[in-house]
Amino acid sequence: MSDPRRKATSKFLSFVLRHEPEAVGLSLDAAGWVEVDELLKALAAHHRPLSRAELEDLVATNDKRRFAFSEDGGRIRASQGHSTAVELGYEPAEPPDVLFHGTVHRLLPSIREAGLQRMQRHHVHLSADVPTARNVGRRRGAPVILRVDARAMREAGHVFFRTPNDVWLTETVPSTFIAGLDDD
Ligand code: HQG
Repeated sequence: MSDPRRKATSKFLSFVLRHEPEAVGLSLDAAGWVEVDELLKALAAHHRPLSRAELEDLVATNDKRRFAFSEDGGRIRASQGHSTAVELGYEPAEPPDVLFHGTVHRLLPSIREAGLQRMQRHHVHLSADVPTARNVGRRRGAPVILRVDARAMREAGHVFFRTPNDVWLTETVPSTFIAGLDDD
């Protein structure tokens, strides 16, 4: 598959598996899974034909490992990032003491006030390393890296989940646990 096609297909799969499965006539089960056969049929019916081998290749090579097959390979889902109602069923996990969030300067006043909110997603997304957070922030402009005191959050009873692609999820991060919010 060519790189542009790979990228476009990955974007479309994210759209279908995270946000609007009904756009291709699919519905996800409660945990976000869809039958691979049904997905391939739906894609073909909507002028986006993809073979099973191409899908497998795309899942295996996706830069952020956004998609995962079920153990038997019969179903597929997005590993995180949904705006549809799904319960992914990740077990709470113990985060490293510090996690990072990449954002941009213009959002800091609001984050200072409300903390990190999940916005359109189901959780706030955090990374265990600075380079990943920087790449996330860069999507919106010059990245600003916030340091989250995950250890103190855990001690205060906040729950964290880790996705198979190493994204750390939590409901909200109150600003008291965030360093790097000062303007200068
Ligand atoms: C900001 C991509 C104002 C937050 C990435 C972010 C990541 C606030 C934006 C994954 C706020 C939400 C997640 C507040 C948070 N006031 N702004 N109180 N609280 N924000 O995209 O973390 O390609 O929903 O800083 O690479 O940027 O989808 O979250 O700028 O891994 O696989 O509101 O999405 O991965 O933006 O990115 P997003 P995110 P995928």
